[in-house]
Amino acid sequence: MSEPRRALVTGITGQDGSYLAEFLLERGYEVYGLVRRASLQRFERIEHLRERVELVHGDLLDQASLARALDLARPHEIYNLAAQSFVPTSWTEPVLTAEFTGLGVTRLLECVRQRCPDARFYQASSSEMFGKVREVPQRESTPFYPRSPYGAAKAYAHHITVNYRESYGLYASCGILFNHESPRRGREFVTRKVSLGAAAIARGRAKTLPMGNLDARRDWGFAGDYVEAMWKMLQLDAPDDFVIATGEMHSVREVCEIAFAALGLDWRAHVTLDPKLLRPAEVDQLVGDASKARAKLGWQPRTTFRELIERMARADYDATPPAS
Ligand code: NAP
Ligand code: G4F
Repeated sequence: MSEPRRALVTGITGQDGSYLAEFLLERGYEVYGLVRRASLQRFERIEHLRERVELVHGDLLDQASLARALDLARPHEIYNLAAQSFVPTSWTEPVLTAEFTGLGVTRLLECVRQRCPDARFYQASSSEMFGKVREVPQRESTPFYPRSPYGAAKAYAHHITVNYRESYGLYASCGILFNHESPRRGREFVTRKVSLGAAAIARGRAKTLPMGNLDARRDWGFAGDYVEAMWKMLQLDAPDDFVIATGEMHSVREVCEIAFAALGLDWRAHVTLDPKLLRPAEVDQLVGDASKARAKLGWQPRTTFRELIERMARADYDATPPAS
């Protein structure tokens, strides 16, 4: 009998890490997850998987810890999902963002090159690299124009991954993923902020929801659909880079409309504008062309924008107790 495939997932406690771990376990993988030490270990998103995944301590800032994690896991596949991923924080903590989201990738690639050069490596690249977009829709060949320290760090991480592939022959692929959401999304990202806000208002716990730029437009998909694309990329004969997107663009205003309506509310009665939530430089619009992924990976999204936002609003409503 052949040994099971082993995967190391950095960022396993995050939104995507939790869905990817589920996906890999269903396919019979032994899953190792890199986790940071904290005074309170809160692994909410992977609580239901705790008995089935092996957690290894490590941090993208500490190269020795990454080497140790690779030695322990002896992975066939490595999914690098860990990052400081919230764009506004990248203006208040630009150096830390560059360390985690940019240089952290070089630390990990360098360990892979030295300890397990035959492992397949996935890098979580981002549509935020397209920033002030040079063409619509964006595809793999669209030039990058990052508009935040986060976008700049991701662009560096993307290029260094391609460079390690070309310099050392590593099997290293980048998924350029457009925004993807779920009921497990971090609470500060816009879709989750709106679904939580609408739920709190519907439950009588709040009256208003302060928001930033309602005109911003994004290509929003479901995280559960997108982790399948990550895995498919590492099953190809040769490494490559892929845009993963729905091809549809919607505004933040539409997110508000759908989420509030799903809970029987009119968003216009509750959403207020807070200039403090506007960004120093905005990405006005993003929409991806995933035709390469469709053709070469046989991947396409299964969840519509409306289904996604309605599902998130209902999940937060169900989880919010009524005001007493
Ligand atoms: P997320 O929920 O914010 O999760 C980030 C993960 O990274 C968490 O597990 C976090 O651990 C871990 N992490 C942060 N800094 C670390 C460090 N120094 N060392 C080790 N682990 C660290 O992000 P996500 O939405 O799942 O996204 C996954 C990846 O895809 C990220 O790289 C993100 O930038 C990228 N991406 C996301 C999207 C999207 O729309 N979701 C789109 C394109 C690209 P803690 O739990 O300890 O904080
Ligand atoms: O949900 P967001 O914070 O996501 P953003 O900035 O697009 O970044 C996400 O997607 C990237 C892929 O393109 C990832 F790489 C990144 O890690 C992250 O997952 O904001 C979306 C839009 C922005 O234009 C923002 O200005 O929503 C607008 N917005 C309006 N009001 C708001 C708010 N965003 C947040 N977070 N909070 C608001 O109140």
